[in-house]
Amino acid sequence: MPNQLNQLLNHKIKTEYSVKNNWDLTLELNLLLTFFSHQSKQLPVFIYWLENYFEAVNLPFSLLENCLLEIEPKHFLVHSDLKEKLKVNNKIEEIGLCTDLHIELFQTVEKHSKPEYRSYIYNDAEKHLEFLKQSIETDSIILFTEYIAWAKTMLNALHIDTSTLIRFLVTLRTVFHVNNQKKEVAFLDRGIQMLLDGNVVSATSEIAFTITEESKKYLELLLLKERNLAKNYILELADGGMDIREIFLDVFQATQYELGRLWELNRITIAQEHYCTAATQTFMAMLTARIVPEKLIGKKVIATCVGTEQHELGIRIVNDFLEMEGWDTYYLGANAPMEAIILAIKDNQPDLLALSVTLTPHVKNVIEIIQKVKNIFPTIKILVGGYPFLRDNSLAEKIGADGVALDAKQAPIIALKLVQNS
Ligand code: B12
Repeated sequence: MPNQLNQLLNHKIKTEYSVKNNWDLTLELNLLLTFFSHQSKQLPVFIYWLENYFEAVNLPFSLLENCLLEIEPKHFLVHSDLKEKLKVNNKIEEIGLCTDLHIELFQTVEKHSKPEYRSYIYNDAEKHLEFLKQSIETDSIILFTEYIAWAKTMLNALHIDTSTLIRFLVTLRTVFHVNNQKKEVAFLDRGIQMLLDGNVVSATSEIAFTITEESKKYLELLLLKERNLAKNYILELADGGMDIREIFLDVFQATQYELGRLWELNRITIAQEHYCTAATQTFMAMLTARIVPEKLIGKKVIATCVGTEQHELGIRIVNDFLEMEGWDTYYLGANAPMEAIILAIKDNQPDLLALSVTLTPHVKNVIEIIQKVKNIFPTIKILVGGYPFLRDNSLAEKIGADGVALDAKQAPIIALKLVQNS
C-alpha cells in the first residue's frame, strides 16, 4: 500500500506538475498509514509534518489527500491546531523541541535503539540550528546551502542516506512554521529543495584546485607515518630554493585542505588528521625560524582567531606573511576571548586587527568584535578572512569589516592598502 501510494504520488507530481522530483516517500507514507491504523496520538502532528514537506517543495498537500482517497477512500486527513504543543519560547527550548518532535515521529523508523539516540539527535539539531541562525543573521543563503551540502557529504560517507537529513530538515521547518519564523522556513526550503534536486557536493569535499605535486608527496609521507621523511622533504624543498611562502601555501595549506577532504569523506581518522596537522605545525615553526624579516615598515598588527575557533593555521600563516613584509606582529592564535583581544589592542595600539574564522557559527563573534572595536578604537582597521569569507564574497562588507583577503598571499597587499589609506 505505501509503495502503491508513493507510485501514484510520483506519477501525479510528474504529470500534473511537471516537477523534477527525486521523492521517495515510501517510508513516510508507511508511517502515516501505521499512525492511521493505530489512531496514535502522533497522527495529527505527523500530518502537519507532511504538510510542511509538501509546502517546502511547493506542492499542494491536497495532492496527497487525493491520492490517499483514491487508494483507500476511508482515509481522511484532519488538521489540528498544534500551536501550543510546538510553541517555542527560547533558544534552548527550540533545540529540545525539534529534537523531541523528531524522536516522537521517527524513532521507530530510524531504527536507533541506543540510549544515546536523543543526544545524537540533539547535537544534530543544535548544529543545524547554529548554522541556520548565523546564515540568516548575515543574510547569506550561500553559507547555509554550503553547510547542508557538507552535512549531506559527511552523512553519506557514514552510509547514512540523504533522506534522513531531508526528514530532519522538515522537522525543523515544522517547528519554525508553527512559530511563524518565515526566514528560517525560507532558508530550510532552499536546503530541502537543493537536496531533492540531487548533485549536491560540498566545496570542501572536492579536490582543491590548489593541490600540488609537492603537497601530494608530503601528505603521502605523513599518512605513511614517515614524519622524519616528511620533515626532510620540506627541508629539501626549502634548501632547493622553494620560497617559504610557496611552501606554506602550495604544500602546507594544500595538504590541510586535502586532509579535510579525506576526513569529510571518512577516508582518514581524526587521529590521522591530528597527526598530520601537528607535524605541519612543527615544520611551520621550523621554517619560520629561518625567516629574515624585511625592514620594519612601522605598522603593527594583532592577528587572532575569534571565540572558540580552533582553526589557527590560516591566521598563523597570514601573520607570518605580514611579518615577512616588515609588519610588527602580535599573534594570539586560537580560542581568543573578546576581552583578551580588546585588552591586547589597548596594550599594543595596533594599526590593524586581523580576524580569522573558519566555522560559520563563529561569524557572530567577528561581528561582535568589529562592533566593539569600532566603538572603542575607531581608527583601527579590521581585516577578516577564513572559510565563510571564501564562500560568500559579500560577507565581509555586510558585517562591517574594512577589508577581506582570500589567502595569505593577498593579505599583506590588502593590509597595507587599508593602513595607508587611513
Ligand atoms: C586541521 C583542522 C582542524 C584542527 C585545527 C587545528 C589547528 N590548530 O588549527 C581541529 C582538529 C582542532 C579541528 C576541529 C574542528 N573542525 Co576542522 N579542520 C581542519 C582542516 C583539516 C584544516 C584547517 C587548516 O589548517 N587549513 C589550512 C589553512 C592554511 O587554510 P585556511 O584556514 O583556509 O586559511 C587561509 C585562508 O582562509 C585565509 N585566512 C584564514 N584566516 C584569515 C584571516 C585573515 C585576517 C585573512 C586576511 C585571511 C585569512 O588565509 C589563510 C592562509 O592562506 C580543515 C579543512 C579545510 N578545508 O580547511 C577542517 C575543517 C575546517 N574542520 C571542520 C570541522 C567540522 C571541524 C569540527 C567542527 C569537527 C568536530 N566535530 O569537532 C571542529 C571544530 C573546532 C572549533 N571549535 O573550531 C570542517 C568545517 C566544515 C564546515 N562546513 O564548516 C572542515 C572544512 C573539514 C571538512 N572538510 O569537513 N579542525
